[in-house]
Amino acid sequence: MMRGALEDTICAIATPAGEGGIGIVRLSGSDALRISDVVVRLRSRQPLTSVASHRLYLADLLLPASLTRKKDHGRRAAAELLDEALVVHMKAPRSFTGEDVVEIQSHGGGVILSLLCQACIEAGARLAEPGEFTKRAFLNGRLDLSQAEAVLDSIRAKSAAGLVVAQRQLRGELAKEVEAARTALLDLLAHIEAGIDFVEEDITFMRQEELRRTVEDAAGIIRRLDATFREGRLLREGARVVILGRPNVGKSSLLNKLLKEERAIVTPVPGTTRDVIEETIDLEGLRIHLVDTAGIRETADAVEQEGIKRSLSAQREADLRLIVVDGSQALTQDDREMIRTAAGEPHVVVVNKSDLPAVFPAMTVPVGTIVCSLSAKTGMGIDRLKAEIRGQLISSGGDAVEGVVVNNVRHRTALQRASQALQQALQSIERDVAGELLAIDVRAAAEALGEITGAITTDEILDRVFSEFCIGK
Ligand SMILES: Nc1nc2c(ncn2[C@@H]2O[C@H](COP(=O)(O)OP(=O)(O)OP(=O)(O)O)[C@@H](O)[C@H]2O)c(=O)[nH]1
Ligand SMILES: [Mg+2]
Repeated sequence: MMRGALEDTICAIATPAGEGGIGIVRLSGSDALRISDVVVRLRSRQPLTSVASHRLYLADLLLPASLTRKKDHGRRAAAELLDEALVVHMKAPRSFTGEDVVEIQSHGGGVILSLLCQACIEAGARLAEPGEFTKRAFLNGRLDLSQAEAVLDSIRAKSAAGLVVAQRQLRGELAKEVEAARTALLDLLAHIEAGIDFVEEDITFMRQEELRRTVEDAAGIIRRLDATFREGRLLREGARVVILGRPNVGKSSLLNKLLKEERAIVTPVPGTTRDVIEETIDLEGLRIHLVDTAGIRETADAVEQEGIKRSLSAQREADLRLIVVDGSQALTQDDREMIRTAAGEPHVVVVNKSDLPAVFPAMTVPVGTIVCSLSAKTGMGIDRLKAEIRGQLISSGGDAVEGVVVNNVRHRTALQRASQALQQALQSIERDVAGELLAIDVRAAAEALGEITGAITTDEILDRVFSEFCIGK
């Protein structure tokens, strides 16, 4: 966890492990320039401390002192140079962390970068802890806590849509909405407390109606944000789409078609798939975890039974179910049962094998059920299914995710706590209870909101947030 002193100047390799064209070591802290001057020799021979900020300079990097100490103390030969590099320093406060920052861009080799780090440490820096650069940016007021988390979300984004959400949050849009609600509650709190203090003078500081409206407005903002959570999580982590159906209806064929790859075994024998098969596809920027399952039926085969057990548990974890039926056969009791069970959860009924003559009369399904007719064999109708999958998962159809989206469990829990406190507050207003009690709930709601942006924070919250980061971020 984060225990290092904030006065320390920290350094870390900022680029991923492995070989790369360039690699970057970053330093931050009041000693960053002095330490860099020990490690870096500008080609212009000027000290780094004397050259303009926010510009790149060509430089030679020197080996760590401990590797050269035993040799003569004269000028270091070219052979003792570590590498060539471009160096930039960013004077406080105009840097990511708000402190003096130096970034040294050398060639991206593991040995180069670890020796460069070692040289910085020998010159007085300390190895940064996970997330410490971003934590400093937060503590120095460069980012609020939700923005700091968005840095990590941006780095980890698995799809274009997930990135859009992270970038909005990084630009402070979530913080803005949360702060608006929090400020309104703090104003209200001030009024309530003034009411408590001057109650003898019988001044009505805020009429009950106004009180209720302010609390309801804040509760409205919170509800709206909370409602975006499911979508936010889907955009961040991807959605689980589970393919279900009787044996032999073409579930594995559908998986293969969507993957554009013969991933699952397809045979005319019912009960071919025995295990849960999971693959990930990118559906126009939305990450989908596709799950093919064993066909569900009564069977005496122990292996198949186990497969069916897994199908049922995969179904429970699904964000969306594709119930596949065979359009060239009459619906069976099992088909109907599966369609009925899926009602109430997001699902699409897929009528497969549309290249074969269809069975009449047309099947009847509960109203509102989305039915896609397609052929997993020829590919006919697949595009429409893809559009329906997106439509079912993302309310906007996913073209542009409108507005702020909550995608973080920590934010979600805080929103829910705020929401509960405000419900209590509304009840108190209703029953006209004493201002002291009302103040407790309004304050609790404001504090929960404050945890999202970090306006109110504890070491525990900070540790939890930044321990998710890795070193160098
Ligand atoms: N004509 C036609 N045949 C199809 C279509 N989709 C699948 N089939 C055939 O149906 C049979 C079963 O296909 P699978 O994809 O293995 O079906 P499944 O639902 O995965 O079956 P299990 O794994 O046994 O539950 C195979 O012979 C496929 O070639 C289709 O759209 N049209
Ligand atoms: Mg199968």
